[in-house]
Parts: sequence; C-alpha cells; structure tokens
Amino acid sequence: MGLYFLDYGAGNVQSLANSLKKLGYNFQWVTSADDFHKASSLIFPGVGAFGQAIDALESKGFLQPLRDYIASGKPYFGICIGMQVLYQSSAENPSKRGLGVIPCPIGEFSSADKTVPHIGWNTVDLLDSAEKSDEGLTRSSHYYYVHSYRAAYDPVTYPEAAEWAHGVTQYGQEIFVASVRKANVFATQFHPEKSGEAGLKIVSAWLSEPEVARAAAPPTPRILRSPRPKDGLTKRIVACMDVRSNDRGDLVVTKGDQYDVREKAPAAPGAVQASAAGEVRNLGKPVALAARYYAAGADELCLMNITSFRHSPLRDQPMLAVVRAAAEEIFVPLTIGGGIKDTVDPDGTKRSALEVAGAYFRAGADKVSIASDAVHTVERMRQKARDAGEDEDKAFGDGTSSIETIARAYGRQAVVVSIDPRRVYVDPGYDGPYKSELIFGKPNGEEHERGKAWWYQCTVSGGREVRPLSVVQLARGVEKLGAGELVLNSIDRDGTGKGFDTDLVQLVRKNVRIPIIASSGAGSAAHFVEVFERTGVEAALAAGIFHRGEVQIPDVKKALSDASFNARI
Ligand code: 1PR
Repeated sequence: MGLYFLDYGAGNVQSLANSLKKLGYNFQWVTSADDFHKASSLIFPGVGAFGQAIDALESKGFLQPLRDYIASGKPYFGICIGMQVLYQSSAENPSKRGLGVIPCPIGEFSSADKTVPHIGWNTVDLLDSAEKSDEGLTRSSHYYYVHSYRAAYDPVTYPEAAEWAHGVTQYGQEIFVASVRKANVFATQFHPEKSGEAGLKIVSAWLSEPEVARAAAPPTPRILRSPRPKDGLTKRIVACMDVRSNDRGDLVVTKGDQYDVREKAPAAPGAVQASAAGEVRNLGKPVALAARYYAAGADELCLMNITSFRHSPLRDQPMLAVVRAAAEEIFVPLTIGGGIKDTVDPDGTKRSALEVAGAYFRAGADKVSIASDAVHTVERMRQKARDAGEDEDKAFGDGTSSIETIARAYGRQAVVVSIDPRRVYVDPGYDGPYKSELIFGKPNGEEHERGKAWWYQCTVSGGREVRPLSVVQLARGVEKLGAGELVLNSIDRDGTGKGFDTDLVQLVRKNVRIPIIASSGAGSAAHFVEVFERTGVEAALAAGIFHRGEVQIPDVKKALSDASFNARI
C-alpha cells in the first residue's frame, strides 16, 4: 500500500520526485503490473511524446493495469502526458489509442496566431468561478506549461468530456483544458512540480486530501467560455549560469565579455595592452546561485557547461552532479546545455546524444540545449541536398540527429537550440552570399554611421570557430528538425550591457514559429522591456547583471508589469 509513482522511462520525473521529497512524502516506483494493485494512490507525471508514452506503457504491460487502477476508484494524479493519456487519442501520434477515459481527442495548437509549443507561465480559470480550488489551484497564480498538443475546451462538440474539465486556460485565442477532475481522477496539463511555490501547494493539497473528500468532489459545471483579447501567458525572465572548471579544477559560475571568461591580467611593465591570460572569472557556486535566482523569482534557469567542447564524456560528468543538486533546490524549469552530442567515455564506450540528454533528464533537467551539434547537423542536411541537386532551403533531416532523436523521445519542447552568432560587417553594396539577410542599421545607429551593413554568421565551440551558415539558415533548419525553442545569444553583445541585439532578434523572430529566448547584452531592466516591445519574443535571458547584483529579478518583473506585459511577480 502507499503512494506509487509511474515512470514510463522518458522525461524528467525526477522533478516531481524532488518535490515530494521536499514536501516530506515517501513513495515507491511502479516496477511491475502488480504494483498497481498495491498502490493506494498513484501519480503519473508524464513528460514527452504521447505515442512514446503509450508504446512504453504497452511494452511494460502497464496499459491495462493503469486502466483498471483508474476504474477501481483509487486516487490518480496525472501531469501533462499523464493527463493526455486519459483521452481517446492525440494528433501527436494519431495511430495510438489513449485510455479513452475522457471521450475526446487531443488536438494540436494552431501556430497561425502564436508560437508553438506553448511554453511558459500561464493562469488557470476555474470553471466553477472560484478563486481557489480544493486542489490548491488559485486564479491569481501562474503555472508552468510546456506542450504543443491540448484538449480544446468545447462543451458543445464534446459535452461529456467537458464535464471532466475543472480549469481552463487561454493561449492566443484558443481555450484548452488546464486541469480535469472527476471522482478519483485529478490531472493537470501544466507542471505543478515546475510551478514554484504555487505548484508545490497543489502537490501538497492532493497528497494530504482524504480519499473520501476527493470521491465526493462535485462535478464541474459545463460553462461556455469565450476568449479574452489577451491571454495570460507571461514574458519569461531566464537567469543563465555559464559553468566551467577554473584553474584549480573547481566548477564555478563564470561570465565572459564577448565569450572571453578570463580576467584581464594587468599589463606587463612596458606592454601596451593587458594580456587576456588572467584567471577564469569566478562569480559563485552554481547550485547556490541557482537557489538564489529561484528564490528571487526567476521563471527559468539555464546551466551551460561551457568547457564541454573540449572534453565531454558522460561517465564522471561533473555537471550531472550539479544538475542533480540544483534540481533538489529549485522548482522552476531547468535547462542544461553544453556537450549534448554523441560522445565517447574514457573507456571507449560510445554514448549517443540521446543517452547524454537522458542522463541529464534523469538528473533533473527539463530541457537540453544544443549548440555546436545543431550547426553541424544543419550544415550536413544542406550539404546532402546540395549533393542531390536539390534546394538546400527545403532540406529535411534523416531522423538520426541529436535534435530529432531527443525530440522523438522526450517531445520537441525538451529540445532547445542555443545559437552563438556574430556579426559580419560588409559594405552596403555587398553582393555575396547571405545578401538577402543583410541588415543596414538605423539611420542614427553607430554601424550606419560607419557606412556598414552586416549579416549574422553561426559559430561553434563557444564562438571559437565560424561556420559557413547564417543564423536564419540555422534557425529555420533546427525548427524543421524538431527543436522546440531557441536561445538566441549574440557574441557581439555578450557581457557588454549595451542591451539585446534587437536587429538579430527581429530577424530570427520573422523566420521561425517556435518560441525564442533573447540573450546577451542586458544592462538594465529597461533593456528587457525594449526587447519585448521591439521583437515580441517570449522570453529574455541575462547573466552578468544578475550575477553581479546590478539588477534584481523582481526589478525586471516590475518594469515589465509597468509596461503592461504579463509577468509572474
Ligand atoms: O556547443 O552544444 O557544447 O554548447 C556550448 C554552450 O556553451 C553554448 O550554448 C554556448 O553559448 C555556451 N558557451 C560556450 N562558450 C561560452 C563562453 O562564454 N566562453 N557561453 C559560452 C555563452 C552566452 C550566454 C550568456 C548570455 C548573457 N554565454 O550563455 O549567458 O550572453 O550574458 P550577459 O547577460 O552577461 O550579456 P555546445
């Protein structure tokens, strides 16, 4: 008897395990079909792709026991895919059948008026119009969503399914089911375990609620809802920590100026310039800083392993321990980047990028961020098309790249591509490659005055090597391969405090439909307002100003709210 946890083998279930640990609950993992009989309550925190989840449940012999468990009346709490499997089917994998407990299919968000996936903090509108539900949901809180597929809330077409709906949410002009509740079943589309204190309250309320109260929950009224002019999705503020070992071998958070992370050593007597061979800048310990940013209200955190391009075996990877420790402290989404590619352990064991990513997910990461390998993949894909005499811009992947394999297993929302572009200045009359992507600068801008135009070139290995690929080619290519989101850095702006490169961000925004996190150059709270106003991106990331304490995360949130943006305060 007791609380059981269903892990079908993909996605980050560690986050929820950590939140239960934090709340002081013990649980056991479901390891055999028998455990469904032993469980007195069951949580299914599914992350990933619908079809993958159904296949995995089937191959483990769990599908029927899960159906029987739910029919038995014992308490069930599903999260994300754990909610979606209750439905009949999903447009994500139309050939797979769900449990069919809720008689309605899951459809895909339209990207006509918004970016897809729906990633970020959004509200819940409780259908009984209450401010707060017994399950701990409150109308004034924001919860973390990450999904491309949703159950539309449609009481006219699916009246029976609408009886299950408990809370709904608006994204763009679509209203979808955010939580379901009926008798012993409660499930959320959002991730309570990644929704900070507001989410932990839900987990805690469900765990402490007596079974009888749950079974007696009244049915939710079927109320028609029409979309409001604006949805409740907030702009996300992301704090990023570049992690590397210093010269003494300690893992520290560092920060570069245009990617140079070493202190400038004092100029030698008689030398004209300071040498760049000083110590690696040390701005603190990764886990302590992550905990500080979580407490300050960061909407997401990134840990970048910036030495990964030199040496990245999976065995003995010290970043795994950092991720594990950080995930025990923070309950907002955590992205890990650096070294997500095929690797070889010191004993010669080959590890695919999928295995590397899987190790980070199991350690507690929610998304992985791929940089160099994404550039190489898109280059290869375009080369193949070129060799075949086909249009490179229409090239498709062959299913084997890191982006494709990880997106297939964990869902595209778990795959972020981090782009490290640099400006290449040319004369305005330039007639060479990438001329269709040239930016001419604003009439009063410094580049314009210098009589220059520019395009953005991709780099790999932390900006050390330039590649024959433009930022537009890369962004479009990785979107096609299945990336769910972009972190758009700028080597020119990194660490300068001059503000985000809004020309760059606008250019990429025009070319893809997936969410973008603008990065590099933030020097003040006003810079965040500026990037959102000028480009409409979904999120913005900073490092230096937060590490040095020059700007506090709540100040950024206040500036956003003063400028009428939704923000999670
Ligand atoms: O190529 O897949 O192994 O990934 C390597 C990852 O490490 C890439 O995401 C790359 O951006 C990152 N990286 C590599 N070298 C450096 C470096 O600084 N020497 N960091 C580096 C890049 C950029 C951002 C930074 C923003 C905001 N740092 O992470 O946080 O520019 O900074 P600011 O607010 O202080 O301006 P792979």
